[in-house]
Amino acid sequence: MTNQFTRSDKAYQVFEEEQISRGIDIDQAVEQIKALQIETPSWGYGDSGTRFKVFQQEGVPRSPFEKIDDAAFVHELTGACSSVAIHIPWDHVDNFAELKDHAQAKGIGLGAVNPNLFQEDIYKFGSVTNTDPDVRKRAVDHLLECADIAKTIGSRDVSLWFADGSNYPGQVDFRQRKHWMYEGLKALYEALDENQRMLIEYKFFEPAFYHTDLADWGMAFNMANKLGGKAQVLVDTGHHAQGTNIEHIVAYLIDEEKLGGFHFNSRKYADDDLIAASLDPYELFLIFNQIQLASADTNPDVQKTAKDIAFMLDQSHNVEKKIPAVLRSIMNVQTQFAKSLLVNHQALAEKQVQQDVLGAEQVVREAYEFDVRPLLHRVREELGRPIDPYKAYEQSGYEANISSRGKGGMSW
Ligand code: LRH
Ligand code: MN
Ligand code: MN
Repeated sequence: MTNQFTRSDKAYQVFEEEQISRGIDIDQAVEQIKALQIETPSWGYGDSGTRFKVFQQEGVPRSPFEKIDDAAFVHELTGACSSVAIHIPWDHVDNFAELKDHAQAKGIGLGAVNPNLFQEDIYKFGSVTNTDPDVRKRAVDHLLECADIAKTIGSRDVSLWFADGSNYPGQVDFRQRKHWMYEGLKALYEALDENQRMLIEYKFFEPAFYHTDLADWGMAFNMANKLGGKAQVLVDTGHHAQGTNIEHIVAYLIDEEKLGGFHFNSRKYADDDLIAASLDPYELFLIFNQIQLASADTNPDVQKTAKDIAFMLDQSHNVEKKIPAVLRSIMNVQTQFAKSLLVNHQALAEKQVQQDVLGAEQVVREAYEFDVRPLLHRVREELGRPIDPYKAYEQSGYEANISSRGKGGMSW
């Protein structure tokens, strides 16, 4: 008999006892894991590739509706993915209310609306920062169209990433473009309802190789700050230079009440968009650790910010199967989140005051070293979901079902 670590199992009981003896409120941890929702990206279900090749897989969705079907099945198996982000025009449909109804009927919602300002020829030299006023207007109109779509589908977040940048010194006027960027963002800001948000994402390079208009968190933060409360920064874990201390950025932005969301993925070299925590699990754990610490801050506004972050995957699965890749990502994120709940905050604060360098590091690392499968299995069991969603998918027959879609589905 295999040990499934369900609540009645010995492994779970040993785990629970040890955590209680460490001062961890295990029932609270269970509730927090149950509440963790990670939005999946519609484009993670479609065909994707590199500039060298897009391999077509069998069973890939042929329409935004089918992408939603796949996302809904991921939610059915995990209970942790109640919404799916859409990218416009990749997910353009004539009637967005119909798409919303379709999602609802399948048991999920539509999440962040991502404008796409990088795939049309007119954007070759930039979108909102293009020297051509007609192109800038087209770009802003698209942002406003996405704000309208977000209103139609009842989505809170418009999630922004700009490919705008340049390849050679002298090619563009940095400061002029900074002003145009602000103007474009402001037009969107003003169109948003009070309960809506715009999330400003940054990335240091690609597709532009010399400069990018929103290259780092400081630039995104500055824009968000100048715009006001509806504008927040989005951290995509793959968008930093090697060695960047992302958890520090996270702590800083939460403390400024300016962290609105995440795009989770892993990378080895650049923006590789691999399965979250497949290469860098400790980094994701340390990010969640900062979020947990801020969630317990004495300042209620900081606490509120930390508890109101949109967690999203942003990945493309080039050679691996799409739905299993999403499931593995979600399970990886849950694992690191669960571990971050095992850090004893009081012990950490004491070690910091004592200037006990290794003692403090030990408090953090110790939590990471626990095997949290018993905890996750208990959560999934209580949610009435399979304790191993990945395995459940393999056994579900879903893959055989979607194979009738054939090859040549939607890409990105
Ligand atoms: C850019 C990015 C951004 C896009 C997505 C497809 O690299 O991270 O979030 O919208 O990829
Ligand atoms: Mn992203
Ligand atoms: Mn990216």
